Amino acid sequence: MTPEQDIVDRLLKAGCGDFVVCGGARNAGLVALLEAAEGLQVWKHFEERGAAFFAMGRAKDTGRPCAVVTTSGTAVAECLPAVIEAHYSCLPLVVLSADRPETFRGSGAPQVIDQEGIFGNHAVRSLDGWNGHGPLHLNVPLEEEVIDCPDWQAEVEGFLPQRISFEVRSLRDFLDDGVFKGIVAMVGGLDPEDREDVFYFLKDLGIPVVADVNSGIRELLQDLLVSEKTFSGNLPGRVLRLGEVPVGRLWRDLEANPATSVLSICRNGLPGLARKSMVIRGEVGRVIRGLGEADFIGDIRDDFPRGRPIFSQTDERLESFPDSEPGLVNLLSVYATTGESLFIGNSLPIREWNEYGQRETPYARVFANRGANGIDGQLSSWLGATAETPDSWGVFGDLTALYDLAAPAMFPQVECQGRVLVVINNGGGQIFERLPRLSQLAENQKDAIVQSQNVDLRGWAQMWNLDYLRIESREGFDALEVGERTLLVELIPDSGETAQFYAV
Ligand SMILES: Cc1ncc(C[n+]2csc(CCOP(=O)(O)OP(=O)(O)O)c2C)c(N)n1
Repeated sequence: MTPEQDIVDRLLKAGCGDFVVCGGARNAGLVALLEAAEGLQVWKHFEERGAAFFAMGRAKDTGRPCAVVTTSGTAVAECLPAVIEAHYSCLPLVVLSADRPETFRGSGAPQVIDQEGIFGNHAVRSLDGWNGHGPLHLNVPLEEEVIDCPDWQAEVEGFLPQRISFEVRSLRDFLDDGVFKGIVAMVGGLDPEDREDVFYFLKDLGIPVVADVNSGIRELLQDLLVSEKTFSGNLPGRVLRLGEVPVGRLWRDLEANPATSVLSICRNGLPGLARKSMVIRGEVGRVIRGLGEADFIGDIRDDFPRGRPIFSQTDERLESFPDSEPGLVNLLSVYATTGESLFIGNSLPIREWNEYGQRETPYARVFANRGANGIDGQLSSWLGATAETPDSWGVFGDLTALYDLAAPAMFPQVECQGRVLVVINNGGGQIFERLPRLSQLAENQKDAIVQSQNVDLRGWAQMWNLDYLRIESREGFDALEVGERTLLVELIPDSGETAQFYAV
């Protein structure tokens, strides 16, 4: 067995059955090997950055490792953003990079860079030390000659990541510390297998909940759901965070307010706050189940006003400014319930969905990339995560979409039946528009931050042969018809109404 065969064989044994291969002569041997094997799913992409995000999306979807296969040189470096995202999201993304033989290192020969350890602490460098809870980088020095690929029946074996241990006592103590002060749960993105446990746990506790849409349980918790605005200037005494770092403003406010004690339960074990707080690292559902029959449930009292008044104020504003960005996101959130899955691309749409999205109907499957909050690779990640899912909806900001213009190259390889790609084209990074600091800047300084643009995405749709619909008002949704091919919806909010909506 050649060294490259051995490495692929060991990857299959580790449960990796999906490979996204990128072009290049150096990795030809690996590519030939994968193409010759049966029983593997092989995807192709010419752009390594998107390919790595697509591979990460596959890992998100299947729960098993997925490898991106690259040639040598900067092709490997292009995988860094996805490796970082996978590191913070604890996803088993594998980078299988071809390298020139060791004798070339430091030679300055074409396409020779220092690839060993290029991802630093973001990836493990050996299959032996890998627990499957984050990226793995395997760098394979290859000789030039063509590899002989005998027929090979690939056998992908089971993938069992090692469990993360946790300490349940600190959760019990946190909930039961005897000090009366309001406690609020903040739920960020949750893994699908944690959702049921978190839902019943919160139902039992009965405390107010601020839930992100990508928790997947926001609409199910509607009786407990409060608007995060309930707490502006009135921070709770304790916050129990479950899952990924919440996207909204409230979490950011906690940074500067150490008087609120915070306990996080999350897979990556990172507090998500630079100030003092507590954290339990583990699978959220499992940590909660470890609590067992909680005798303190029922003793917890809270004195916070429920969110209804605030939600009803925003509901009124949605009616007054129907074509504002929140107004259109609200209606979009209703249409998106018809999909099989919903991926929300970047921070502002998530915040808007949390506060202004419909609160009655849960989504079949909802998710986002929240490991490192990058706007890069979002479309590719979505396509990877829904490659086999019909009726998949993805919602992205305009700069986020422009960042990943090559992503549609994957459309011919993924399920496109009922696929809807929504780009909220508000002319730049509008998340920055309401930053208090922005008002102190000169116009051109502001623009360097917001990066205004006025592209029309119709040409992009045409280039990739997508159906196209431009929606500029609530009535525009009447023409929304999902068909066989991917539909690109360019949603253009009325900037005047958006400003009025937020001015009230
Ligand atoms: C790779 C990367 N570069 C820059 C940023 C900083 N950033 C965060 S949000 C954002 C603007 C996003 O704009 P857009 O996609 O148009 O969405 P909007 O805020 O208008 O909803 C930027 C540049 C980032 N998160 N990731």
